[in-house]
Order: sequence, then C-alpha cells, then structure tokens
Amino acid sequence: MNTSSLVKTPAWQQLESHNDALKGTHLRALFDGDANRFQHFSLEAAGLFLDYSKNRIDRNSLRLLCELARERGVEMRRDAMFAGEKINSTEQRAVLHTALRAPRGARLILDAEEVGAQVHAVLDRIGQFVERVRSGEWQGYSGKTVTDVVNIGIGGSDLGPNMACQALRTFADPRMSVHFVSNVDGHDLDAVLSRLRPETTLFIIASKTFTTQETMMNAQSARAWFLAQGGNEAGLAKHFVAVSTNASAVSAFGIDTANMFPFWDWVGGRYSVWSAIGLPVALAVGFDAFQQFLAGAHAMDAHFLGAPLERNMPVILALIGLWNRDFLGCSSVSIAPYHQDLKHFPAYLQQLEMESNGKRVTRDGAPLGVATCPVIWGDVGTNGQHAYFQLLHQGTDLIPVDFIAALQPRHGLEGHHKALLANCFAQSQAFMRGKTEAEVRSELQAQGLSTERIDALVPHRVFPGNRPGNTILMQTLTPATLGALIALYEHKVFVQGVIWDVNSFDQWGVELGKVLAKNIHALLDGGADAAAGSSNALDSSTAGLIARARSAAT
Ligand code: G6Q
Repeated sequence: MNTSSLVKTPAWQQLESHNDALKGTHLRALFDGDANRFQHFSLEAAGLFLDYSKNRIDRNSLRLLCELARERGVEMRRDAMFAGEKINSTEQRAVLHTALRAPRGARLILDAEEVGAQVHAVLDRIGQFVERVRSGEWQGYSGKTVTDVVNIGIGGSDLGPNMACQALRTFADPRMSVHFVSNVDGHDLDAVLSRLRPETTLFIIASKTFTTQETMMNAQSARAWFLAQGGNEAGLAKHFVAVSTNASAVSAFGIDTANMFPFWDWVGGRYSVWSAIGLPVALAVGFDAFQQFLAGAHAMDAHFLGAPLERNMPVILALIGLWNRDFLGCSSVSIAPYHQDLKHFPAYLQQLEMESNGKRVTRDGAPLGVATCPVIWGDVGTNGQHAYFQLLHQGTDLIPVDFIAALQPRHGLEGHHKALLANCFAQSQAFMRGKTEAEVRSELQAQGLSTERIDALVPHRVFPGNRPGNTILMQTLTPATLGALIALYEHKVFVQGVIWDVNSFDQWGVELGKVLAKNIHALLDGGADAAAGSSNALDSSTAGLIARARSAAT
C-alpha cells in the first residue's frame, strides 16, 4: 500500500518550510507586529463570532492552508456531501444530516426518493406529538399527563440530545423533566427509575439499528419496571415510543410503529440530533424552539456552502486544528465552554471528532503517514481553571484550547457574567502571552524578595505562553446559536477529514469490542472456554478476570 499523497502536495511542502520559518516567532511578537491582528484573524457567521488570532499563524500560513484545502478538493467534496453522493464509501451511504435542517421545499432526490418531503413529513409528526404531550392531551394509562421523559439510547442516540437538553435548559418547560439513560450498567437506569412513577413517564427508545445491546437491555428493563409498577400491556403504547430506522425490530419489541419516529440510513448516529433522535429536545423546549435549533444549523450550512474558504468559519477552524495537529504536533485539544449549560459539549465533541476522524488509513486504505484527530477533552470554565489548566499553562505538552462563551447570560444574578467572561478572556490572554523571566523578576523584586529567593522561584513562576487558542462567542446561548455551534464543528470535522482523506462517517473501531463482549458475556453466563490453542482461546489475563467474576457471582 502507498502512503497518503498528502505530504507530497505542493501546499503541504510549503507549509513545512513555512513552519520552520515561523517556529521561532512568539505569539506576543505576532501581536506586536500587527496592531490589527484581531481584525485580520476573526470572522462572523450564523450568529457566531470566531477569534482565531491567538494561534501561531500569520497571513502566509492562512494562505497556504487555504491552498491545501483547495488542492485536497474541499469545495468539491463539500458539494458532493450536500448533493447526497455516497461519500461514506465503506458503508455505501450518503451523508445528509444537512438535509434534516433544510427549510421546507428544499429539493433533493436520493435513490429516487424526495428527501426533503420525507424529512418534513417526520418533522410534522414530531411537531404534533410534542404538542400533544406538552399540552397534556397525551395521557398515560391512568389519565395523567407526562411529567418525565426518559430517553434510552447510547452514543449518537444519547450524546446529542442529552447535550442539547442541558444547553437549552433555560428554554425548557419546568413541568416536564427529561432524563437520559445510556449505560448498560444498571446503576444508570436504576437511579432514574427510582425517582419516577410509571403512570406519568414516557420512554423514548432511541436506536438507529434497534439492536444495540445496551439500549435493548435498558429498554427491556424499563418495560419490565413499567409492568411491575402498575402499568399494563394495554398501557405500553402510551408510555413507550421509538426513534429508529428499523421498523420491524421496533414492532418485535412491542412498540406500535404508529408511535415510531423514523429516520434514515443516510443520517449517521453522531450527526443525528437533527433527526427524530432530537425528540427529547423538542419535548423539552417545544417544537418552535426545535425548529429554531434546526434553522441555526441551516444558517451555518449556508455559510459553509457559500463563503470563500478564506472567510469560511468551519474551514478556518479545521485548518487551524490541522496546523496545530500536524505542524505543531498537538496531540490533544481542550474544549472550554465558559457556560455551565454547555457542560456536556466537550463529551459531545469527543464523539463527533474522535469517532469521525480517529482513523489511520485513507479512503483507499493506504496508511496515512500523518497524525489525524487529536484527543478531544475538557470541561466548563471556570471549573477547569482550578483543576487541569495548570498543565495547559506550564506542562510539557502544547494543548490548544477552544474557548466558547455567550456575551449575555440567561440569568439575572448580579456580577456573575462579567466575572465569567473576565476569566475566559484572561485565560486565553495568559496562554498567548505567558509571563517572561524579566516580568517575574520585576514582580518579585517589587515584593521585596531577596535575590537568592527570586533565583529559586523564577523557573517555577515563568509561563512560556505561545499557547494557541480560539475563542467562539455568541450573543446568547439560544436554540439557534446552539444549532450553529454544533454545525460549525460538524463541518470542521468534515473539512479535516477531506484533507486527511479519511472516511469521517464510518466507525469500524467500535465493532471489535462489541463482538468480543458477546463471547465474554456467554462465558460469564457459564459457557465453556474455547479449547487451548484454538483461535478463540483466551489470554491468561482475560481468562483470569472472567474466573474472578464467575466466582464472585456464585
Ligand atoms: C455514531 C455511532 C454510535 C451509535 C451508537 C448507537 O455515529 O454509530 O455512537 O450512535 O452505537 O447506535 P444505535 O442508535 O443503532 O443504537
């Protein structure tokens, strides 16, 4: 197999020499050398503002990075995705999450079917259902209205709606609580069920395939709980609905397909919050707000499709990320939302980025030869500042940070928001500037410390700075700005995937563990081990762990 052609492209080669030339220049110097750096390296789109000036780039870097994007066919591949071409080559599927948020009337034919009409037919059904539940017209088996919704799903069928419900909690109807159960660990479901009453609970079983072990097991247990706690078979239809692409499995589970909200194989799990998988979000915030969420994402789609690469927010975010990863060697990126309601956003992005671009071969199967997706992690500011930011400031790794903040809060508490924003801006400033030895010395001298003491303290109190960061701002966190924010990162991931030439839309890496877990489950249940020497024979570690679990169970 040949290695990827990426490193041989003219733009890549020029970027390498450019990197050598720029290496010695500190971010402070880049700011000192250009009074308008902020204006030059920031842009606005779909209600979001991106400041990427605190990255180790100059105008030349940006020019070359955009050239790289052009050489790799980003525009052509983007258009192919939007047009419904089967760009998910290993699964022979189109990738059309953008069609889920296109306005009514947008036309797109896929395999002789009108996609827009299908999407809006399901959206209409969601709208009607949401209205019935929220108005109290939809009643449980004892005539009571729904007070609790439990979404049972995992991965893409959990992370998006869970994150969005948290992000939009100030828009939610306080009379209804939405809970999320994903883990096969019974502690997850048990903790939720112990607080609920079956007669006022609505379960959404969310699974694209309707075969996922964790979800099926939780769904069966929820059903058993419902029947054991006073519900009856006839009442199941009022308390269990499904979101899936697999109507026959939904029926087999005992859910009437009239209570199933479908989606399609061209919607990837981690791109599915815009589909019926977003049902818990629509129930929480109402259908109008859900439509604003879709409209926000669509506004970002329109920008991504129409803006030149140099002024295209997802493209710029992607190129900066690629520069940091492949030229500066950053193997992880920290996501720091300075917004409590975005607390699940880092976990959501973890799946979006790492499952999409955590790949090591090209679409043709050739080894890549360059690093792909960095590790994505993080937590809300200001909490992270009092935990791991130390390492970001003074540790041995270079870890860029994406700061995300809203300019206006949705609470009325005096003083908090300015304190929050001050911390957000101060951290990105500190990462960029650092603190030089001269600055540390003069500060300590002013405190009257002895020269000896100062010499001892200086190495500990110097901050190298020169640490890259982006800042994304929005006016307020609303359904629309949240939609735009998610779409921004979706397209960022897409652009990086095109440049690396990986298939961002499959996830074969998830499969191996699933298959092995099935075998081990059978062994834990008392099945016989494979004969020593056979290809299924267990290693001593796995066999030892199974033996311990078996003996603990007896
Ligand atoms: C996402 C992945 C994965 C998937 C879950 C749940 O892109 O495919 O996270 O969403 O494995 O799958 P089901 O929805 O089929 O249960």
